[in-house]
Amino acid sequence: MIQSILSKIAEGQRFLVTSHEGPDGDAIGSTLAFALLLREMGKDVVAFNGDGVPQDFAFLPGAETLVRELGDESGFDTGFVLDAGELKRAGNDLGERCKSLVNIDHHPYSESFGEINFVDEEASATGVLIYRIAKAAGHPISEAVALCIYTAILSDTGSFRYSNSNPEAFRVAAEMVEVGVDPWTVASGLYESQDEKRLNLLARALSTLTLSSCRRYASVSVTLGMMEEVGAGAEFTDGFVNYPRSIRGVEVALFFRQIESDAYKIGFRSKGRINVGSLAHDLGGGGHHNAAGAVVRGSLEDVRNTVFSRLLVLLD
Ligand SMILES: [Mn+2]
Repeated sequence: MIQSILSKIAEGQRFLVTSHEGPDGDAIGSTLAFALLLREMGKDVVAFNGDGVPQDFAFLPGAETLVRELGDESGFDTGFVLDAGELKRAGNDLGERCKSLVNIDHHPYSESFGEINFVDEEASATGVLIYRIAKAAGHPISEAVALCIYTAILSDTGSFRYSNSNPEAFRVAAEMVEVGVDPWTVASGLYESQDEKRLNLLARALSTLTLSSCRRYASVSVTLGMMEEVGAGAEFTDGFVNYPRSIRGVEVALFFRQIESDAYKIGFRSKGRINVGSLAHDLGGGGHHNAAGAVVRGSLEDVRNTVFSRLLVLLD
């Protein structure tokens, strides 16, 4: 698998590297790591994400090179689509812009949209897969690439707290620190550089906190009105779902975010055996055992009732 990716790299010169919309630390970290790696190999690379680099990750090397628009750019030898789960989350038109697509991912339901599909559910982050490719290529990992890979792993493992924090995650992270990554630089960039708007929005979200009567699931929600009140967009809501999850005894946390007058994006987090990936999948979304998402149409009350009734079946 990796050998066929190395052949694609060797045969091509001009590459597109991209990830899913609304990128998280793994999406941005792996995109920038791979783009930097390919450039170090002498390739021409366009790093693309329609939503750009979230403020939390603006400190990453190469962040300034990521473009938000592809315009009429096409004819890429290969488009590498990272951490996307499905092609539509990265862009349905990528196939027309690239002579071939390669899917590099760790999502369990990752679509086989690539000519090559390098998918490993056991990998803690897509950043780990980029590490494996760099190693297989025999390419020394630069400090810039290491910083991006470390950030990808730190982000997708919840700072090594989630159950995907496997030995490989620690091993690769340790190697990145040996290469020169300063953990505090990353931690302060991710967790100690918040915009006060985020806390204003969080205060409103926490005021909606509800805990089920069985005390096994809890939720918070954010409406378009709240975002307007504090002048903050959806990019400020990352991590809100962690607050209901942090309640003792809660197994599943939900975050309802209004995206249209009658549509809500739901983020699911599971602390244990409940597979929220399958729940989200049933609702038309996707994700992992412990973290998933879906969009459900209706009023907030209807959406909550729909989701909670399905969740109760799972909890039984
Ligand atoms: Mn990921």
